[in-house]
Amino acid sequence: MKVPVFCGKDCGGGACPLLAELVDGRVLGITHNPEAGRFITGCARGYGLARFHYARDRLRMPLIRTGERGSGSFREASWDEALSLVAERLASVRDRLGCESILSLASAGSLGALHNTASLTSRFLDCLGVRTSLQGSYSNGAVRFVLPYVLGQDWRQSSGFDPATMQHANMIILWGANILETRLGAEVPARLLEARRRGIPIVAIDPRRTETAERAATTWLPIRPGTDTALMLALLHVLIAEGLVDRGFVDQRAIGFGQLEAYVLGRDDGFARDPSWASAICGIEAPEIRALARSWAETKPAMLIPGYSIQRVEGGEETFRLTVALQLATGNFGLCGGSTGSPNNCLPVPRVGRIDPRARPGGPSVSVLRWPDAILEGRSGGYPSDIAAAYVAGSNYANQGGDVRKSLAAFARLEFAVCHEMFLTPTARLCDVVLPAASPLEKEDLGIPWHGNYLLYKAQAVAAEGQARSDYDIFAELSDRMGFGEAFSEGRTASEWVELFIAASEVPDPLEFKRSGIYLAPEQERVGLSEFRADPEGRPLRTPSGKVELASEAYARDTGGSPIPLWRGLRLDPRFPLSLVSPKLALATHSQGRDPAGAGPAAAQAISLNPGDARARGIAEGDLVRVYNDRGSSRVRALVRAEVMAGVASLPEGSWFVLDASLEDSSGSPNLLTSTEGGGASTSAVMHAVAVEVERCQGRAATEQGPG
Ligand SMILES: Nc1nc2c(c(=O)[nH]1)N[C@H]1C(S)=C(S)[C@@H](COP(=O)(O)OP(=O)(O)OC[C@H]3O[C@@H](n4cnc5c(=O)[nH]c(N)nc54)[C@H](O)[C@@H]3O)O[C@H]1N2
Ligand SMILES: Nc1nc2c(c(=O)[nH]1)N[C@H]1C(S)=C(S)[C@@H](COP(=O)(O)OP(=O)(O)OC[C@H]3O[C@@H](n4cnc5c(=O)[nH]c(N)nc54)[C@H](O)[C@@H]3O)O[C@H]1N2
Ligand SMILES: [Mo]
Repeated sequence: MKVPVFCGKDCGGGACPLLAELVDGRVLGITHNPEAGRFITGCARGYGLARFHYARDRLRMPLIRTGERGSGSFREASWDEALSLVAERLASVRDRLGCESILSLASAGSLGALHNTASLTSRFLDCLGVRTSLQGSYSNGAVRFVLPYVLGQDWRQSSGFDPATMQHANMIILWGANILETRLGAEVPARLLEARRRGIPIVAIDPRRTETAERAATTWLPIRPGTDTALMLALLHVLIAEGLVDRGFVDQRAIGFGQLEAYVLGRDDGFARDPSWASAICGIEAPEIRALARSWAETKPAMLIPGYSIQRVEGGEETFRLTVALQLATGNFGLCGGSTGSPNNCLPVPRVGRIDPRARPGGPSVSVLRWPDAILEGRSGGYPSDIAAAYVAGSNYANQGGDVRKSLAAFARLEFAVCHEMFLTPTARLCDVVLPAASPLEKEDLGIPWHGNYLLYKAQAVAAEGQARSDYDIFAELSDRMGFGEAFSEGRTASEWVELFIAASEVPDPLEFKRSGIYLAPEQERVGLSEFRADPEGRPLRTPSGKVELASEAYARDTGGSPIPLWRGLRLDPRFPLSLVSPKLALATHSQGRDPAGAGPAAAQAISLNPGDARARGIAEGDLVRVYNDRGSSRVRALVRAEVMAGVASLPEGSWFVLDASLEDSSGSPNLLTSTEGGGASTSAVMHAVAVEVERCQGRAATEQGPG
């Protein structure tokens, strides 16, 4: 028997059409769901879902901590005992210290209309009282902050493109977008490969020659991390200096191009941001910059697909102001087969019901990046609350946030922490109670894609392993015990909610939807802001001027920054001459399956260095090295790879940290080296272009040890 399923992870796909093959109540394998056609597909992670599901180290019983916090000593407990303890401790914290002393540390471990760990945790905590919440995002904090000023408040619903429009592109620029590995939509990789077969120019701008640069791109432009703003300004310089910009077109649709032009040409300070200036900063030769600008302006439509990587750097706000400027200046803004320069997944998905938080407006909130600081410093440090307890669900934030050592210190301050998890992650180990969460194959739900105009349905394929329960069921029972069961569940079971959400959706034939597992909305080639492009007066944007604000007085006023994007320079430190990037791995979703002692497909962690940089440090392939800066250090195996440009070190995110007594990590975790400071006005994560040094060392890496 085959049933439709999807993973529902924060993985770049969000909802990929899969089929689970079942024999005697066990999942034998996962394959593509042909009902979705040949473009909307899954990836190796989805096809390997069963391995995750049946993993030996999966949590199957509730756990209660017995040893020191973080020691990893737990005993198994019944649900009754574990939930009583959680209810009692949460109530105690709330009653003594106020509900705002409880912090939500939920993330997107599970995504879906119902089984959404972030929404369910918000809903539960909102029923409990006014707690402290997180705002912003590790993923895209800077772009979320800046694009409302540029494109208006509704940019996330208006400025994207449907993946099928990629077939009309005559050029594609992948700017820090490693599509074949990070996907950025379940349909985007196959559309990109199809564009490659059509033979159009595809340019990958990335410090690494990734799988995407290798297999999909026609040109790889290696760029020094964190310098995209300089390259973007130089491209504008060429476009302006060579008369390639249709000023009438731009000025009808944008304000501020003249200010940008004055800055780029150096009219005010006599200093041109031209290709030779940028070349010295970003490492791309001036003739290549000129050639890119010319072909971009001459080709219609040209589609710019930016990754989020370019804004997870210092000054990341500026990059996304300039992607929009470039698509306007080249005339590709709002064109079918072009794009607006905003992230690709910014159009509505089909109408469908979803579980809502029970919104309690006005509660204290902190920037997600700063959660450890908020715990450590509290009100006396300027944060809005004094935090005593944390509710963790669908996140591994002690591992995934900046500055692991600070995160550990923060957990040590908490009087209580509870976690829903499938695995005993570094964050779960820091909690007092760990509740075993159901896997994606154990839950019926509706899937909402990262990018695309479709919905998925999944059946509950198999019964829960051990005593695992869905997050919904856990919260529902806890709510009952705490006296607000009705407010949380409204008396509905999980499957009753799913029925309600289908009924509230635009899906015309629910039975057919459940059979096929997919609903494709009729319109598959939507082009964000095409109506504004065609009629800028009649269809104004929701910005103060009604136009694209390449110069924004509101931004300048709110941030104390410049109304136009500026190159602010790199913070260089001669002690740490290498620029670290910590990208996604094709075979892993963040930290999932990244236990260095486990057998996950992506467990082997390594840092990649350019041959010249390795040689200069006496490092050979396979050597154990120490990567460090003044925040921390981590030991890991080295790979010597020409695919990484000179001056750059690449250490994938996600590996579970393993600290020794001196708080040095031996698993190759990049987050010993990152911080919770944030890169600019948006206080958002800086995970790329982090200054480090690498040296050869003695000893063994955790990644070389066997299981256990
Ligand atoms: N396989 C996989 N895919 C995923 C995820 C996952 O966990 N695993 N997670 C998903 C999530 S939550 C998110 S937010 C997205 C994130 O998507 P991104 O942020 O776009 O992903 P990254 O892997 O960080 O970076 C993409 C590429 O940008 C390059 N890069 C790094 N720094 C720079 C820079 O300064 N300039 C330029 N031009 N390029 C740079 C990296 O080398 C990498 O190849 O990915 C999603 N996709
Ligand atoms: N150095 C560096 N750090 C980064 C990044 C980077 O580029 N570089 N990227 C950042 C980005 S873009 C992101 S989005 C964050 C992601 O950070 P997190 O959201 O913490 O990511 P995951 O490691 O995927 O953690 C999700 C957890 O949910 C668990 N889980 C899975 N399914 C379920 C379920 O149904 N219920 C429950 N309760 N739990 C479940 C998984 O086992 C896993 O431990 O990481 C950020 N950290
Ligand atoms: Mo993310």
